[in-house]
Amino acid sequence: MISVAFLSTPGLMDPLEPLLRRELPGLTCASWPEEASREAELAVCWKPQAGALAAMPNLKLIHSIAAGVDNILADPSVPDRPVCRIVDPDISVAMTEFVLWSTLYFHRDFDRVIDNARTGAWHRYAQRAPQDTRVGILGLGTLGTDAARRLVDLGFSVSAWSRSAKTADGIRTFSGAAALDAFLGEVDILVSLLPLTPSTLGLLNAERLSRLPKGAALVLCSRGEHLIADDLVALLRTGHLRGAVLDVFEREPLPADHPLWREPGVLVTPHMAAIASWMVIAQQIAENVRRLKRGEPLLNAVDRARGY
Ligand code: NDP
Ligand code: OXD
Repeated sequence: MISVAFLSTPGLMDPLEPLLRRELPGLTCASWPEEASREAELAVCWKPQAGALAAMPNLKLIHSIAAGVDNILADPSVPDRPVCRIVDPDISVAMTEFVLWSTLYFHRDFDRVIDNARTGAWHRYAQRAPQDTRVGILGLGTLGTDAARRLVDLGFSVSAWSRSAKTADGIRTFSGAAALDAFLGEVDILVSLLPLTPSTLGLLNAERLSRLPKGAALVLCSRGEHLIADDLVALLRTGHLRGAVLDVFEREPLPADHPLWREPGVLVTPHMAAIASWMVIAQQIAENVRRLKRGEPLLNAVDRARGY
């Protein structure tokens, strides 16, 4: 039977171990940096310590507990083994709910109304039709596609930007770096659902955010490292941007004294847009272990060269 090492901050994966044991009877488990973890064939990871995976000579499979694998591939010493991620319809449902809520938050002026409620200011904003709000999604993959479709169903004007060219009913599609400025220029609410890779790191900087029309808002569901937060704050303060819902941060948890918590126009949420259940994580990892043993193609393996 296969042996697994859990590589994460201490205790994070405690709920996973019994579920994985139930899926894979006879499994032997250890947590990094216990000595036994170095002998493991399967590494189950969230932000593994740099160099740890390279120090596991028997490694056959590296599995993220998340949809993103940036937490693993950030370490250049990660050995050349398959890296798999979690893809689950429930994650798509949750992310789409979060994107719909954030879109409505700005589209229906809840950001302003919540501020007004604090001071007892009764103000009714003019109502806009959904087709008059342009929602732009960065990343038209598993999550971006689901959110975009539901926004189209609700009548919003939806566009999306991806690496490769795509067509999707009711969605204006843009692809490649050369099309990014044109895409940004026609977006009222920008939703980021990109993976974090060397090409997307720091993408949302002053130059790019300035391309958004005056009054646009940002919804960051991807990774904190996509955003240069100081550039966002500067554009909020000049009034070029209206607001931002930020779910992800370079440093998580975001410290309680971090100024973003108190920046006017910014709503911080605690990396909660879509949380995979431990049961689904265990089932998907176990299925890949069974596939590995049978020599079958793995589910949700990422392309190491692309980084996602
Ligand atoms: P996918 O891999 O399915 O989709 C990624 C999309 O991004 C694809 O459309 C891809 O283009 C596009 N893309 C990648 N690189 C570039 C680039 N350089 N330029 C333009 N487009 C690019 O990922 P998911 O939809 O499953 O997940 C996206 C991210 O969401 C995750 O990586 C994770 O960071 C984040 N996430 C956040 C959660 C939260 O709770 N906040 C929960 C779950 C995920 P193409 O289609 O051409 O390949
Ligand atoms: C993920 C996440 O990538 O939770 O799944 O951010």
